[in-house]
Amino acid sequence: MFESLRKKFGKALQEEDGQEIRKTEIENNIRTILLESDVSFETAERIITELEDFIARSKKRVSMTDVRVAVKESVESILQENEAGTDILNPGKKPYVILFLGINGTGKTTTVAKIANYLKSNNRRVVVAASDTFRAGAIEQLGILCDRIGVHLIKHEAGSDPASVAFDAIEHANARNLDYVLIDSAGRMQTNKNLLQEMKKMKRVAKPDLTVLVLDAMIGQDAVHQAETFNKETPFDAVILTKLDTDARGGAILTISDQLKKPIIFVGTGQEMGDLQTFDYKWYLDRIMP
Ligand SMILES: Nc1nc2c(ncn2[C@@H]2O[C@H](COP(=O)(O)OP(=O)(O)OP(=O)(O)O)[C@@H](O)[C@H]2O)c(=O)[nH]1
Ligand SMILES: [Mg+2]
Repeated sequence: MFESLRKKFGKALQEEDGQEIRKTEIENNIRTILLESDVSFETAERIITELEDFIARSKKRVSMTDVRVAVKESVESILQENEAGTDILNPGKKPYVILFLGINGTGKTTTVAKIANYLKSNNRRVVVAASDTFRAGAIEQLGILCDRIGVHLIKHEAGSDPASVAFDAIEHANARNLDYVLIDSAGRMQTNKNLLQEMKKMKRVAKPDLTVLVLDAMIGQDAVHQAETFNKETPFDAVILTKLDTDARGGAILTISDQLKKPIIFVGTGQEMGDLQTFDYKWYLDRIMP
């Protein structure tokens, strides 16, 4: 995970005994590392500008340790600015309805099951809505996962109205005083007008308390573009970033935090139900910065 950023930062920011730092060279090095690790141009420039300011402000000779501290602070402030506000385990509303969105194959269905499992293991009562009615296989896939974790699934036939599945799940939760309704949805391309209409209807009917965009870390900077397009049609509140276990570059988290201005609430770190972590920016920072 994040090998690229970690190794390159480690090498570039090594203290050289007593040597004067070469400002331009260091800035260029850091910029290259960031860009090679999937950090967007804008985010990289923000970090470089903050470093330049720090060096300009500095009264004494700047050491490599100072540079490292300055870059780390800059990265930390980006992550901190968009820290999650809601505590998912104590949202203060019942049932708390969460809708999961995203393009094809980002990990929505797996993540819905992982979150259901996480909530259940924290003694919360959950129902899942199989609102990806677009593919018959999706209902079956979610059914298998829900059986495995012991969570009830509300499903209709393939091809039926996704919003009505969500509606039924919410009724089910109300009748039984359940804590959460988790709604899976069909993977959609931003260009598919029908699916976008369907999603708008879903939002009207289910009135989710939290809409989560599921993004695949492997697509790196493209995630920002994807998310911006989504946000125009179906605004979302937070991001879950999946497949971090396969993300060697590591910059996607930084770019998403800086450019989307939405909190990352969970990260997926594998294919198993337990491979989910609440996102803690300090955990990430410790992994990418020496
Ligand atoms: N390595 C890894 N694989 C993951 C992770 N999350 C999901 N996957 C895998 O990604 C693939 C797609 O996951 P799904 O949950 O079916 O994705 P989806 O977004 O529901 O896909 P559609 O319904 O087709 O849009 C599956 O093989 C999952 O096991 C993760 O955090 N790490
Ligand atoms: Mg799915």
